[in-house]
Amino acid sequence: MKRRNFLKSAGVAGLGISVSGDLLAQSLLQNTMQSTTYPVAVATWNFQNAVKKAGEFLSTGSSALDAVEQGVMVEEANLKNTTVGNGGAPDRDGNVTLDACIMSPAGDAGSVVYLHHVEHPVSVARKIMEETPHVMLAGEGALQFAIQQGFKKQELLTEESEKAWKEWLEHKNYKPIINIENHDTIGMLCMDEKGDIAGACTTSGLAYKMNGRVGDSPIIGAGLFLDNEIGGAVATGMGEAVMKSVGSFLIVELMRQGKTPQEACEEAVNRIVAKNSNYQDFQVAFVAMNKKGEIGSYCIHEGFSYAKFQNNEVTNNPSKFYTK
Ligand code: SD4
Repeated sequence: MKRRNFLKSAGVAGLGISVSGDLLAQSLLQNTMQSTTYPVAVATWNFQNAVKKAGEFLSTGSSALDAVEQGVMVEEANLKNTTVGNGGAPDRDGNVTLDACIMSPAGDAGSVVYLHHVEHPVSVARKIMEETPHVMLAGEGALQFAIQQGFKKQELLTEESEKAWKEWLEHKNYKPIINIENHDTIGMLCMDEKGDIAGACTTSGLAYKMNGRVGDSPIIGAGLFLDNEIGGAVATGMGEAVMKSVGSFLIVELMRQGKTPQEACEEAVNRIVAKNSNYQDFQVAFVAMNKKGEIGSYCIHEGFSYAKFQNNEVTNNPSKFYTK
């Protein structure tokens, strides 16, 4: 709650308590701080380092857009995360191809798909948003643009990822395992001190996908959507199911109609379950935030959690789920 609103709702003028002006101001400030729900950063999965980084930026007055980019970059650079950026698992032919997108409070968007050899696709997506008349660039053209913008071309297939891929080649069994192969994409929403919302989503996609496959994560409305008047949503899990439901857009529209972030996430998952008779075989999870900084989350199967920075605290929060 903003200080002015707090003063109004507390009806301070009518309290009639005799305290010195300074003391009163101090206690009001404390109360105001306790009841403030933003700045806030929230991300898919237990990415506490990423929301901590975003939180550090937000707490020192950075914009939601800068904070969200910096936050997800933590996972893009994390070699242990084999679903995002550098160290991401390759496709069936051994190519590491990255998808990412970003949205600003103004509703601008940038997206990059099937990008090779650049560690930070979210930053390429931001450059596309800010420096070109387009929303999305793909493949070779996206790489050329990134290099022109000064990004470094590098090998993203680590020894470990290459070893795991070669082991996979021995059986070539393609059936994503719930909470394993569709695990660890980072989608993040940040609300800054001014209450403005930005979001980003970045991934190497499903491990051992077909060459050329693009998932939901870089698709505005699917892996990420926000409207600064209402709130935002991000997705992780089986991208094909998220794309067919335009899940993040749906959640924002449901919040616009008055649903809480939790109710909106539940409805989006319920629709996916209703339309996919094979829902037992894949995971989908959503996280949403509204303009008050309230968070909701829902997924098909147990095992998903989201990380949050709020009230200067970083937490991991197990999500509610559909399957019993
Ligand atoms: C995709 N949604 O490419 C991504 C995968 C994912 O954690 O979320 N992995 O379909």
